[in-house]
Amino acid sequence: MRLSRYFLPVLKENPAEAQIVSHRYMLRAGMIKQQTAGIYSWLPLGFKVLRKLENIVHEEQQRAGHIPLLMPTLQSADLWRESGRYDDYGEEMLRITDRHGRDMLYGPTNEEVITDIFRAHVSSYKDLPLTLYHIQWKFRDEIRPRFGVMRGREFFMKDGYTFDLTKEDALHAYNRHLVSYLRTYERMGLQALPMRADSGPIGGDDTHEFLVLADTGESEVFYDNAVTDIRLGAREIDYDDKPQCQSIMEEFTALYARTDETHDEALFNQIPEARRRSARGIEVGQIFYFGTKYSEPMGATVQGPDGKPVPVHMGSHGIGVSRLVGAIIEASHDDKGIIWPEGVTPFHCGIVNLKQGDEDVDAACNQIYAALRAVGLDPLYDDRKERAGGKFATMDLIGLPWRITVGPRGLKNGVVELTSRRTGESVEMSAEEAVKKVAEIYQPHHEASPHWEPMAKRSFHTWM
Ligand code: 5CA
Repeated sequence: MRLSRYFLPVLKENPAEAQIVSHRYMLRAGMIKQQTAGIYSWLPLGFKVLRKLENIVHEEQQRAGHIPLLMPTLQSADLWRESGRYDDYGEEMLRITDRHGRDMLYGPTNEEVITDIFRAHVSSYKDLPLTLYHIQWKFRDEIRPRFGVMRGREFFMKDGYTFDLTKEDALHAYNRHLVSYLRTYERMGLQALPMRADSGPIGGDDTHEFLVLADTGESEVFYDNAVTDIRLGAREIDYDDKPQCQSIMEEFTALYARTDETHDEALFNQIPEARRRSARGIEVGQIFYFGTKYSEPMGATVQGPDGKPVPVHMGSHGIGVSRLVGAIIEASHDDKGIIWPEGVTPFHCGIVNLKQGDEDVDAACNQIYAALRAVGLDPLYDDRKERAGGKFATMDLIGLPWRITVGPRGLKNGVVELTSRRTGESVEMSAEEAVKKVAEIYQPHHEASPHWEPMAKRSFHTWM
């Protein structure tokens, strides 16, 4: 993309309404525009990041054997009357009446709809296990929408639903989700700690939230600092291997880590004092096992091996995809702007032309631009007639991890500059070397981005 032809409405001033850094930078970098309280348009740069996250979630879900589908945003109130949640859900549910006077709602979550799909089409235990998921807009009429996309009213969520014959199988589905979520967040350049939590209106006793530690987080959390040393890394995972998923779940959840709703002071105090932490966190996902809470009242039964009908054991598993855009910025920024991890950056590399209109510099920039695209990368070329300072400020604000700067003086010596946004370090090298270096950085299994896969090799490229 050439910046002169793009739509990147950056703001020079700090927007007064933004209280936290991610909200401020998302507005300033032209990623989002608020349309009304808690409801946002995703402008091109923000939309690109949202799509990248969505893509990673799809890839990791499908790697775990989960099947995508798409359910509607509007749902019939009757389904929620069957489960008993229509009256229970309260004022967070946006209720709508259609022209025939029928009660509808904008889905805050989809347990009822998926259970309805299941009971219509599945009748035998032989069709289990089954995990269906979608990534779809949700609406919760939050009393205090705030912090931009972090607590929106309309937000983008991955929600997956598991159907199993036994509790034991359902707990494997739970563990499988836990592992696939850890992988998902690590690919996004984030550490999200699973913590024992409260299940709220979804129900059930087994539930973990995934928290990204950040001072601006809305959740209060208590944990043993040793949990922050555990990484999934590039280990091979067989999602059908029950003992392996179980042992990873245990590895990540054995140490004390809880949100305030389930915090237990006595247990907490058993941790060596030097490792006790209380902090704030951003909840970027939650997994639930709730057994037959929906299958029983809604009649989602299968014929068991003995021919008798049994209600299926269910769980639901969510990732806050739009919230993650803000969470990543909270975890990765400096006072100049965003610093995108390689796995989620909207463009792989910026190109800054220091003397637009100079024949040699223009030609060199065009060559670099074409060469990066030829290796499957997506560069953003600042080809505007602007002063260098303004171009650097824009690049720093929008946070592309790598920048190639091309100017007349360097070119005379046969060099351009490759700069890391994270360290600020610049190295001079030939244009060819710079392109090669950037291409290497985005190669799969490079240490800077262990799980990143180049676009051309993506197996699920249709999602982009
Ligand atoms: N049905 C279950 C699992 S799919 C469910 O709805 N879980 S949830 O309530 O925990 O939501 C899943 C994730 O959505 C949360 O972990 C959070 O990251 C995100 N989320 C929830 N409410 C909001 C909101 N108002 N704005 C942005 N993201 C939200």
